[in-house]
Amino acid sequence: MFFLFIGASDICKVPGLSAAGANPQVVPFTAPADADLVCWGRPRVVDVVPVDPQGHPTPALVTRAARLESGFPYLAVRSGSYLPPACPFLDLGALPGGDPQEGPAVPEARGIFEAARELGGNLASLPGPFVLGESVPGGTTTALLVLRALGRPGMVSSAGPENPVPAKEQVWERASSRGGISFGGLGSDPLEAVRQLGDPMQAAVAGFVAGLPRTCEVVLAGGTQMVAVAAVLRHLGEDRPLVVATTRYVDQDPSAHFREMARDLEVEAYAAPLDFSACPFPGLADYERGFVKEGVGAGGSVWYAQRLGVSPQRVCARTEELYRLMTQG
Ligand code: AAM
Repeated sequence: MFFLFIGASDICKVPGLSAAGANPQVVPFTAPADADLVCWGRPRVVDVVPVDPQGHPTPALVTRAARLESGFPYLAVRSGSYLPPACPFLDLGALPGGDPQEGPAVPEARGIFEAARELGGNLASLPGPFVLGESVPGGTTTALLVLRALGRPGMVSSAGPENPVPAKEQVWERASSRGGISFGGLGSDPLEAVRQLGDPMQAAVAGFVAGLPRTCEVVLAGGTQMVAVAAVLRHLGEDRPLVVATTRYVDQDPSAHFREMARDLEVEAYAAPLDFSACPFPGLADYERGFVKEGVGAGGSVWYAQRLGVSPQRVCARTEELYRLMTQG
């Protein structure tokens, strides 16, 4: 089953940090609209498909295409999104994450973790794999902060071609000094790292995995954001096999260290071989130039489709078809 964990962090309100929305006013809608889009092919919580500031469409299109081609089951899990989606969802009762520069970002991190662990335990007898995606605008920054607090070197990716690394470094400076947290200072208390610096999705996905028996196959569907969740799990002592599945756009992002970080955590890395280079629509063809790259479990959805016998080429062709219908009616 494919679970999409939708969350939020007030860090997305820092100008220039997140490109997962056309402008700061609509960013709160991105995650629930993504959940709707994977469910129905269109958002209903708002009337527009999430795009970045240059108009490139959300990677939820890829996840939707993979789902249509391979038929995997899908459920949204609300883990602190600003708004509920319109599609059916499970609610962990989490609040949106605060700005870690101003105070502890996820005061109820442990409660979210426990609720999600309960949920994972209750669903453990479902046939696997468990493919767990995310949509959290600003989430690459909260991933960086948690990785740093755990003492994990390397840079996270971003939703745009120019990774705003200086802005992310500034957030680390401010948030770490606000909390009195040094690099590696919370390596033995990963849930405190999430509480201080992270976002509610991280607590939810880590808890869900912790609730699943070791025999369940788990795929963390995301780029460096899911590397941060894997780090939380490893620092909790979780030594089960883990796969982090992303797209080749994150894997090949020269500003980030996806593969190195995955290797250091002893998690298997998968990079979906998406190819929109021959796509006639600039919105998707620009994925090849580093726009959008990943999100909404896109890379993991391709992994899942492949497991079910569907080629990445078919997923790409269906994505193009969905985009054509969406833009040309
Ligand atoms: C999710 N919805 C998206 C999107 N994502 N719609 C458009 N573009 C994306 N990239 P950052 O930290 O730079 O904001 O990137 C993380 C976000 O980008 C996440 O929400 C992820 O799912 C993706």
